[in-house]
Formats: sequence, C-alpha cells, structure tokens
Amino acid sequence: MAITDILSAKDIESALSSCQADGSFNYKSFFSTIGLPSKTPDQIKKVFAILDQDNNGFIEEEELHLFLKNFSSTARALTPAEVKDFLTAGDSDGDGKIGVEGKTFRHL
Ligand SMILES: [Ca+2]
Ligand SMILES: [Ca+2]
Repeated sequence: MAITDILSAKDIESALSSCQADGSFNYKSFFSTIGLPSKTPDQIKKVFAILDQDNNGFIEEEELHLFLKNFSSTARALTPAEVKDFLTAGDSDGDGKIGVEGKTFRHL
C-alpha cells in the first residue's frame, strides 16, 4: 500500500513544501493540507499503518522523527522539538507513543 493510494500526490507535495525549513512543521496544517480530516476512519487506519513502520500498533518517537519520509524519501527528518510537540499532541494516554486505539490523527 502506497500512501498515494489514499492521499493525493499533489496535496502531499504542497504539504511538504510548506515545512521544508527546520522547525516549520506543524502537524495541524500538515494534516489539513493532505486532506486527512475528510478521510474515512478506515483510510486513516491505513495511513496510520504506513506511518507505523515496524507495525507494532504504535507510532513511536523514532517513527515520528522520520514522519515526513513516509510522504517523500527526499523529505527532511523532523527536529527533536518538532517530534516532541507532535508526540505530546498525539499521545493522549501519556505512554510516550501514539496508539491507533487512542486519539486518531483526525482529531489532532
Ligand atoms: Ca511502531
Ligand atoms: Ca499513547
């Protein structure tokens, strides 16, 4: 499953171009630009599965660090501060990782 099976390549390109500089990543505007809020729960689950690279049901710090690379192999890695903000927002139960059973990306 490629991420472009679910999301439009054009939306991805535009989302990536808005956060090229270190520190400019904002998960809210990124998700809104790639059109995630309008996706079905099933489609969101598929996106989650792509982001969860080792398939353990959680998106951990290391996977968030490489988050943008799921959308383009040439995209930059997120900075530690960006990872921390992202994790804080998505980790509703405070176990240090984002689980699919908790708050979904749709609600971030
Ligand atoms: Ca994982
Ligand atoms: Ca969690």
